Amino acid sequence: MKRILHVDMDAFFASVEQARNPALMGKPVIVGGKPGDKRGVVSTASYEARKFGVHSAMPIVQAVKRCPQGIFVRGNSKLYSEISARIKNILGEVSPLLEMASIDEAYIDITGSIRLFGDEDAIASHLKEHIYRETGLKCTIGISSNRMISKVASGLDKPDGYLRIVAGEERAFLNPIEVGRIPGIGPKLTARLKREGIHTVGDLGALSLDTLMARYGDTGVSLHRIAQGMGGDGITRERVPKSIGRETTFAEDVADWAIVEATLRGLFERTVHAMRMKGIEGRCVTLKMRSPDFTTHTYSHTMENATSLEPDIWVVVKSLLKKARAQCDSVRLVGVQLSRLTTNQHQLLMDESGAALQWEDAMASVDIIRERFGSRALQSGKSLGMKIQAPGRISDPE
Ligand code: TTP
Ligand code: MG
Repeated sequence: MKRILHVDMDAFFASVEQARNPALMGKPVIVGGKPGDKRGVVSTASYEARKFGVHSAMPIVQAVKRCPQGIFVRGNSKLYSEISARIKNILGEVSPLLEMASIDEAYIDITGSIRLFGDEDAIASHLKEHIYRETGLKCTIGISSNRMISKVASGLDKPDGYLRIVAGEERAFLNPIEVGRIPGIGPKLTARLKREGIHTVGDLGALSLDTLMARYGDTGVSLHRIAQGMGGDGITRERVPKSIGRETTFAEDVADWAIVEATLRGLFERTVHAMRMKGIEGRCVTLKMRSPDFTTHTYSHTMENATSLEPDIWVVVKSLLKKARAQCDSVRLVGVQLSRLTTNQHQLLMDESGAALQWEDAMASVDIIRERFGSRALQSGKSLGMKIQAPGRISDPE
């Protein structure tokens, strides 16, 4: 039987605002609009604001009435997506069988990861700590044998919670749960079920499949599955692209190899950054050069292991550049590409190579800075002489 972890960030947008502005910590923060915005709605509210009855989808006007002392912010969706990508990378360290279900929640098949970590509780506490350390955000985790039960579990234990349902206990756990808490049972169906005397999953379980189908048609089949504690355990992973890279054409042909190298360094840093944002590593490095007469040369090298670590890949790029230099006088286009990509499985945790891990941590903070301030904010000295006209790309899955 599989074990599925569901993780959902607590008051996500509001918590991001609090994490980046400590003055908002512990305060009722309401994201979505400012008082006076006639038509705005609340995206989310901090748990402090929820005490006043403020919640997602409520008109701002009403939120102001309920919580006049609230701190209202319009929000920054780009920042929330960036933090979401960071969280996805952290989650991917537990298992590549990861599915982001929304901007702030994910399902992970942890069946194969349990031995590595010791047990399920260790996975949950590792994730909670790691996410908090890297982002300052709290989350709630549910673990069980399927998606539905894990999501119900995390929903019940919010905020900053963790609930694990032992195999065999699924139905006992679900029976007292109100039907409205089950994903997929919306307000309308909940109201109808309640009218018909069905309040909890246990109430549903008392009815036969035939009865449920006679009353609710196809929905009856789903209700029966829910009552049996069945809830799906498949994980839909994002497709890993075939290759990822960046290239650029110079405004005029360049014969100065210091400029070629600096430009390549900039393209390379963007490529590696994009790889880490997507949680992928590559084995094959390709350097692409086009001469003024439009002949294109490619130089490739396959490394022993897939990596997304800058120094490891840069050594290879430099050696390819040396080869290219022996064959080309001047350059019209330069590009770098990584292929034979896999989902990030890197140096899992505390074991063997502590050094690689520290480096990865350092790289992770570089990524955050780049994401927040754009890739020009932080470039190694090597790429400051770059000469990019219009950064092109070799290929990018999006
Ligand atoms: P949720 O996970 O539903 O809510 P939440 O993270 O704010 O709070 P919690 O999980 O602790 O109950 O949604 C994630 C984010 O999606 C939320 O922070 C803001 C955004 N969102 C909206 O913009 N509008 C909405 O109606 C909802 C429900 C969420
Ligand atoms: Mg959430």
